[in-house]
Amino acid sequence: MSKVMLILAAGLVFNTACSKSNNRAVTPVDTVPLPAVSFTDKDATAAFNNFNTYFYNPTEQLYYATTEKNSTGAIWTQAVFWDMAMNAYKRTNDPALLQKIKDIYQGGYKKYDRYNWSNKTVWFIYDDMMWWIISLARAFEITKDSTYLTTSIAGFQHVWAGSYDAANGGMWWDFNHSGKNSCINFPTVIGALLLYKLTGDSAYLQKAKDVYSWALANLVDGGTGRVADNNINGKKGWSDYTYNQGTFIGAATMLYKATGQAAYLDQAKLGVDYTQKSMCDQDGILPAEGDWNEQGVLKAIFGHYMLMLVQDAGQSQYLPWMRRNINTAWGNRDAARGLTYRNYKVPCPTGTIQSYEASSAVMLMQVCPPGK
Ligand code: 7K2
Repeated sequence: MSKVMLILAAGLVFNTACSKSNNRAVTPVDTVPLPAVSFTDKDATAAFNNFNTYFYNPTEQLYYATTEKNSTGAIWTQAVFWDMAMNAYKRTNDPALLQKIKDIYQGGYKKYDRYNWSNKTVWFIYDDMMWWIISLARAFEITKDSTYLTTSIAGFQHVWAGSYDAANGGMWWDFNHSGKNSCINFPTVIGALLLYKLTGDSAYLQKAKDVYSWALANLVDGGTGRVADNNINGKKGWSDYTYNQGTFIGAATMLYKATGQAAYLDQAKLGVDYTQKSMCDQDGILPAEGDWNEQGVLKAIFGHYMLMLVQDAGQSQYLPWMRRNINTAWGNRDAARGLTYRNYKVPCPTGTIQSYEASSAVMLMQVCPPGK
């Protein structure tokens, strides 16, 4: 038996013995044998560094799509990777990462027509813009460089003018106004609340409340916390994605923080309930999601907002669950490259993989504190 197998087997025996002797009622998530690894702060730094080694293009100052390093990653995922760098900086206070935050801004500036929001070749749907608007606001919060705030505000105004449905509520996803998707509606609430926090302008809070209440009624199952992917002609489109659960949780958490109203916190927790009960496996492991539409990045977004709920709203009961996901993914990393995979339950492939599918466990490790 290999060393790894021995450790795994020992962990299994130990945990079975523990749960038997405790003889307590446990949730399914609690009964799973602990994985063989228990990630540390050092691992979180290594994971971030490895991700950068295999996916960052220092010339372009943006991330590649795959380990082949022959094309730049999709526009919206760059904003998520930028968030990851900001989270890594917040965790470590490493000045090199502060520089990286500035570098990625420059990368986007060069690649995306100086953040010209009116360029319809660079930007072709509203949600791509909103991911950047959120990240630009966060970058201002961290760096205090007002250019980032000005750019974020201009982007928000642009999206609001083109996407908000003043007659019926909610945000259109595309320029043709064919549907109202979760991936624009909840991020708009988040963007508005960040700008409210950073500018003090209560018009942003009002916008956030308006869009959120429309989205709660038209994109969420209020009984279960399930988030529909879209609403087309008044009909909810039920496809489950972790990022939609995540931005619903984030929007609700931020509204709870901004208003103090407990109903928002309850809604955030309901969003978690659905994710745990209906989207995870019996061990609480998050879904692999697809290799198309950059879906590997969806759990990075989920993790970011999940830990916002934990940290900003004091919901530490979710930490063991998050750590189990991280430990499963990190335990299955590609040993040679130290890269993680979108399916946490299988060994990370050793060949070509996408930055998207390698990103989510890395993001989780930047935001989730390791267990003691
Ligand atoms: O149908 C839309 C969206 O509602 C759905 O969640 C995803 C599922 O597919 C398309 S849009 C694909 C991406 C485009 N860029 C920004 C992202 O928010 C979006 O997922 O894959």
